[in-house]
Amino acid sequence: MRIKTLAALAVGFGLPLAAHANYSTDFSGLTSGQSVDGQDGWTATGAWDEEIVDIGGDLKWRLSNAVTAGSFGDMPFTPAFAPTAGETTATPAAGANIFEAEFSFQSATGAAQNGLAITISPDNGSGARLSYINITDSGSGLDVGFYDYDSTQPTVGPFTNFQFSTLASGLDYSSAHTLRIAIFFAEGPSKNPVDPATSPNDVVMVWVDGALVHTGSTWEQYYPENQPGTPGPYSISQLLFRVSGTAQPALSGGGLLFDDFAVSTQAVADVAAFNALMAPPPAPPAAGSSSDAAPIPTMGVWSLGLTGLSLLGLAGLQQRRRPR
Ligand SMILES: [Ca+2]
Ligand SMILES: [Ca+2]
Repeated sequence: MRIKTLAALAVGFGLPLAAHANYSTDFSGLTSGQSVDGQDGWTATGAWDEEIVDIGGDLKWRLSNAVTAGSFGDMPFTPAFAPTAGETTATPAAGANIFEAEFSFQSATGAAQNGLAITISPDNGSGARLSYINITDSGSGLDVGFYDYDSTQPTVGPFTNFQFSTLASGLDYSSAHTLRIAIFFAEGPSKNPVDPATSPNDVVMVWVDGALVHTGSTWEQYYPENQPGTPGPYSISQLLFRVSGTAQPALSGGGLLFDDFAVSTQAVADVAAFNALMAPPPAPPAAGSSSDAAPIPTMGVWSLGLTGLSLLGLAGLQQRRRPR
């Protein structure tokens, strides 16, 4: 398992995420033809339609929603690591306030797959989803969707207090695409009536194929507003890949191929530092201009302690009212 437990400096969008990831994999060395469960720290204990596949010598992870369920903890998860990212009062105690993840995805068949739907969420390994991306097949390409949760805003889509956005549509079946998500966890509840000046929202940014396509917030307020018995806040280090809703048995052996994962947590002083890290790198100097180097971004040194890997028991989480 390629997990680094410490990073000396905070680093951002100007460098490939894999260069500072706590966990990264291109699936080299894993066993093809078998579930990812138990390989390289991944878990996927349910009987899902997923396996490591060898595509011309390049190992990738295939997942479809041929088999689905309403569960969480037995779905596929990337490896857990420390420090987790979240608020300082989160469970488990967070040692970082930024979570980042990126990976590639592509059609496993190169053709339309009716009913294909896979969701991806930053998660604590037990189903405390703090954001939500879905990849679906429109019949003419792959679409990427996103749910925000904000009870102070009008509902968009079928789930009360959630706001759905289409982030990309019609992505071609013949090539790999990239998804990147970054979260900054701001101390305190995200939403009103908290004064946003003193308790700013958590920030979620999503990129598809390198382009920033959404800036929103986390689901942190879902839990206290809907599940007072398990209000959070939670801290995370994993991605959940969830196959729920109506099973699509015709997709067995197909679905999506995922590859080139990088997952990172790091600590910065505040949201301004996060925004600076996530800003695109400065454009290269025009030909013929002076050779002055671009300014070096301020780097935030780790200031928070490491945490253990213990995860919450969240068996009591209710699933009502959330996107599936
Ligand atoms: Ca690979
Ligand atoms: Ca917060």
